[in-house]
Amino acid sequence: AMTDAWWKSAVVYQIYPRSFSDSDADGIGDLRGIEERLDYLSALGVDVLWLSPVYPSPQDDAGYDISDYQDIDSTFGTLEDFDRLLAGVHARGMKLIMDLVVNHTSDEHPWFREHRDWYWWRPAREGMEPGTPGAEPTNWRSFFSGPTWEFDPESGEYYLHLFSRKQPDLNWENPEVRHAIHTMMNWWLDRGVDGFRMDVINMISKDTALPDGPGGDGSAHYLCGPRIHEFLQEMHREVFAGRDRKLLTVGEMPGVTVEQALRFTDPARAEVDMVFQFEHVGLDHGPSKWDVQELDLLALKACMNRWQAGLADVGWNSLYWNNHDQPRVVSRFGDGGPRSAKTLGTVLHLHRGTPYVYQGEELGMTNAPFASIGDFRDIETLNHHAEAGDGALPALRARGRDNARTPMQWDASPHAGFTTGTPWIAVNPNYEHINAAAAVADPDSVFHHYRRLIELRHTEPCVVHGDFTLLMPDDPAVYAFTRAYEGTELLVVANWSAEPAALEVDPAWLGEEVVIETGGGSGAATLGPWESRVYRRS
Ligand code: ISL
Repeated sequence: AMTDAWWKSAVVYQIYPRSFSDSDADGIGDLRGIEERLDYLSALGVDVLWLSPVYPSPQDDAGYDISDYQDIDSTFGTLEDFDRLLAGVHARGMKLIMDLVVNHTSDEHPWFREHRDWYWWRPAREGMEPGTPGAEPTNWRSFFSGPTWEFDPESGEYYLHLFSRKQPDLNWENPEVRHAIHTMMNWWLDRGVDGFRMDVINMISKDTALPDGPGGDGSAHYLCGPRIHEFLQEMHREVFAGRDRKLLTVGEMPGVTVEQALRFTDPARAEVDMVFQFEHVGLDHGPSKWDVQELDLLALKACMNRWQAGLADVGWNSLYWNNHDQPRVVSRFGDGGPRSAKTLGTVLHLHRGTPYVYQGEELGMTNAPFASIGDFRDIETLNHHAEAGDGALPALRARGRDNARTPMQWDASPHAGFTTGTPWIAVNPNYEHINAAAAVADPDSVFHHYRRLIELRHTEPCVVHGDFTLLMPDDPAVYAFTRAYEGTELLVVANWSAEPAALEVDPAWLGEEVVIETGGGSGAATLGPWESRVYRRS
């Protein structure tokens, strides 16, 4: 399995096609737009592109509600455009993975009409009038507010939807469902794609009794359910085994624990190469994601350290601060400025695991100044606002998924060069100074810092393979650790604060080579605000 593990030295770049680059002036990004930007991505040095969904979709959840798995939504282009994009990616030595959304389909997928028993249908609760409040089969609450059950007056029954009512959950207990999905996956791999990021893949096996959950939280009955490992092993056999190309499988798994992740990513078990977990991005809120709290750096260090230690010998971590569901890290954990953007990048990329860069992160793109609810587009945000009202606006601004979805800032021209039409969501006004053209021209930019971090992973085996040791776990400002591999040692020191911080490390380190830094004095025993350095000795 070691020889298959090419992805250990890889960096993945996530593209959110709707917001990346618009080639036809309809205000929505598309495949040709991506193709026009491949040289930029190649200059950044990333190895793998992950495309958020581009399949035909009613776009109720921005494409995570798929109505045809084997085509491209006309908003994004055609299958021909896709093939050309894929060829362009491969010509530049990069790979491309697709978003696989198979916990649910759109309610407009033909499967939903044609195969009732491919979904979860249940009668109303015993003794209750179907379709009346509280008569839902279970008390589960959906990720996007409201119950997880939609009443169908025609049949008098309800169908399950963990996400929006337009995203009915597929019933993986039915072998026909699994077979149809495997066939579809094989079709994409035969077309040349290099793997999949698997959306909420740890939700596909449910406790078939579908019991109520405490306070409406049904997660114990659908997260890592009874047959999850069996389903993933079967998928591996039916789809991936025996293909001799370099492929990548990433399981997106909300609520997964270190112990579970170890099982999912143990190569001997042949399930997935790595999981995308959420513990570290859940530290700065209460029970609800809208219950905003300040990040406790010590908790973050402890969390990252547990994942590093837990998957040190067997299994593998994905590393990320951002994706299309998360607010921008520079606004969330940093101070909004380029120095903190670089330092956050350094800390992430120097951990052991495969780093993910979300579009615009490499520019230090920030959260957006959404004024009123009319500025938001995301279903999760709009549904929560419908329940909670304008009082929720501060939380929506801080944590809303649209922060990640404003258009990519390419240059200082109108709409940041994203489109010549009217963008589907407003461009962040800071594009005039935060944009790719300016960043590429400035050797000191966040972009070039990310480029150097990626290059360091490609050239320094210690970044890929080195053991991880957290230093100063109780220091409230400094995030520090070492990596060690075959006689080479790296020391990472980062000031996670706006105040100068004393550097309490072995002073001998301060004379060693600095392989990457944010600027400042490399020999100084203090770190300036948000300053970071990586020392190397061998
Ligand atoms: O977005 C979240 C928190 O704000 C998560 O709860 C998110 O819904 C969860 O991580 C699953 O996300 C994935 O599946 C969803 C889709 O809306 C997300 O965009 C996708 O990343 C349903 O397909």
